[in-house]
Amino acid sequence: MGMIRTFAATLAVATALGGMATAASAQEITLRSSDTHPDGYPTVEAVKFMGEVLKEKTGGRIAVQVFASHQLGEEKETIEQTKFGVIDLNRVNFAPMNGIVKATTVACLPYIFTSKENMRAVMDGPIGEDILKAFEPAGYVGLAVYDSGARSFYNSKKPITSIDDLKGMKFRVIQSDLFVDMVNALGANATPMAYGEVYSGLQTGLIDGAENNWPSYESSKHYEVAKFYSLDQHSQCPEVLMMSKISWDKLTPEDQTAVREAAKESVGKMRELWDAQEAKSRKVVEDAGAEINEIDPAAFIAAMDPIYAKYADTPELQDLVKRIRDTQK
Ligand code: GTR
Repeated sequence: MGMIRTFAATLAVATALGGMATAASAQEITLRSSDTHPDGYPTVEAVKFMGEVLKEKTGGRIAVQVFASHQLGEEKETIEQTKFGVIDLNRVNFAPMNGIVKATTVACLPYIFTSKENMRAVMDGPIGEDILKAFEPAGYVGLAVYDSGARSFYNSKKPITSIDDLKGMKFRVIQSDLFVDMVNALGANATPMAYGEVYSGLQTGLIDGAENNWPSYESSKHYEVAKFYSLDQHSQCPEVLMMSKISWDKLTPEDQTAVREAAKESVGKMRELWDAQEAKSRKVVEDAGAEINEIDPAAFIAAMDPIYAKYADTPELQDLVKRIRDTQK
């Protein structure tokens, strides 16, 4: 029996129960999962797929219910609620976790990965595992890393063809100090802001632009109010599927294994969906009149030295950077 309640009621009960809805009969556990993206977006569909796998593995005892379209709140708030076990599962970007799980910072550093394949290989291997393990002391269990493509600038004013074009422009950045400093280092003015506020920020001129990947640029409809998309590809900061440690600790070791395996199995599915979505989204925005331009990233890369110095500032983080670089030799 799945437990579907209104948000307010769930909050109250979930707080009392520590988040996980439990019942005695056939379907015993429903894990509530948050995502800022709408139904149909690859991250949302991948977590639904994970839920199907988990159901199968547990003979229908454990289900996942995905609350899409930031129904449970903007990313920062849901990250807090996940820590307290009010939300069981959460699919967020690495960036808003940068201040909470330092190791995530490394994967968001500008131009750290040389390609999508490089990012995937690193995340599938021991480096990815070490980053996921680092979630645990912070109160989360890192289950899987998902693709997020490459983030690039878009704005309502003009194509960005060189660093000089960024001077004085105001860009919303994802909520991470690393991104604030990165964009400021490029000569623009960075404003961290919740994702859900960006469309109106662009519309009213509060900000000139933002930065994101193809599927987000499209599904958020930001292309309607910021038609210049300039492919500097400054970060390939990936997505994470994580679980509240409080919710995790309530599962038996067998069920924990099932959750981990189901999450891992969803990664392949996510990648398939992602590749298809990137192409689809590109077509949608181009058909709608977005103006796309490529950029030679050399000058952007050169401007990033202070960011590496500031954010890869411990021997552990420097070691992770070196291990990633070693995969590129
Ligand atoms: C997207 C990411 C979201 C959210 C968003 C943002 O690429 O998938 O989880 O972090 O960016 O810019 O806030």
